[in-house]
Amino acid sequence: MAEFDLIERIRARVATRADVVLGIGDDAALLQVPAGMQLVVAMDTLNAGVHFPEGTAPADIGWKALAVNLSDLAAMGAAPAWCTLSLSLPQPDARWVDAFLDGFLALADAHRVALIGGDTTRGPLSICVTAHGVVEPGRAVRRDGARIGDDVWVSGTLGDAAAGLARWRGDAPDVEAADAASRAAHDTALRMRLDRPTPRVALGGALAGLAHACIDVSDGLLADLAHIARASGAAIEIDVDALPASDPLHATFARERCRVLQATGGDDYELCFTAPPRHAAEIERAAADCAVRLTRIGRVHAGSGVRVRCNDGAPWAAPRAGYVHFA
Ligand code: TPS
Repeated sequence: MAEFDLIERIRARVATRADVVLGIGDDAALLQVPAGMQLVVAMDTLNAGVHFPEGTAPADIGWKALAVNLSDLAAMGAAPAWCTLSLSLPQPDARWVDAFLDGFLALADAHRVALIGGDTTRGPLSICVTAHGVVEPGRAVRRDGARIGDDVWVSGTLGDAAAGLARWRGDAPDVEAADAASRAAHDTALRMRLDRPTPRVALGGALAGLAHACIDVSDGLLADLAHIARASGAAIEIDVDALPASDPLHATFARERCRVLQATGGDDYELCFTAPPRHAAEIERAAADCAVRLTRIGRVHAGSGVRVRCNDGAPWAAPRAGYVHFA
């Protein structure tokens, strides 16, 4: 299959939107940005063996490639609208591309995001997506807005994706399962969090106007909190025992391993944000409307850096802050 057949295969399946004046097929796309809105742009690459295990199902790769980008837009409080896709494939495999699109377009359609263009080339399996969204001027939630006295919140649960990756790598579970079927169910649930992260799009939009600073947790909670602390010129203190955990995580690894996975594992694609305590009730209402769990995990203080304590007040020493490329 040649490049143009591949592009036609993609074009035939994409949904459009009224604000796409010209989509896939010309030298560039033409978009009508809603009057008075700011354009928000994010880009993320996924490489085989680096961002997902070799052998990951193509539909899962498609979902994740878009999900990590929608997560970046959500962290800015933006509403997603359009995306582009650059696909590098070792072989022009139509079955692989169809399955990839099953995952990619399922998420795109769920958020009414139009695929408006891209590129296909031969090379090692690599997927680069750019996502575009819009936000009202002045309402984007940046990393540099945290203020002293803010609560620190996180959505969902942490550590599941990293635990799924650890199990795939062959790490033995610490906790005994009732039987083989429950072990398999826990492993599947953790692996789903690695392969099919849920971008918190609705929550991100609801936080614009309520949160002072926000980031999505991709590298690991402590590494990503350090970005907020540095950009905001403040210190952040969190309680490692307050971090939200799923049942499958607790059913797999013992307490200390769970703490490390939750605080440093990464690939969570949850939103971590700071907000003044007076907004707490409204934030909890917004989370309930989006059916997303929220947990208060710490506070912003004067100073610099990220401090971690256990619930008895003792300091907790993290072995690392998070994932580092080229480490
Ligand atoms: C096979 N991992 C890779 S990149 C990254 C994390 C946590 C941070 C986000 O990436 N090995 C395999 N699959 C994985 N998912 C990981 C390691 C973990 P970026 O900073 O590029 O957005």
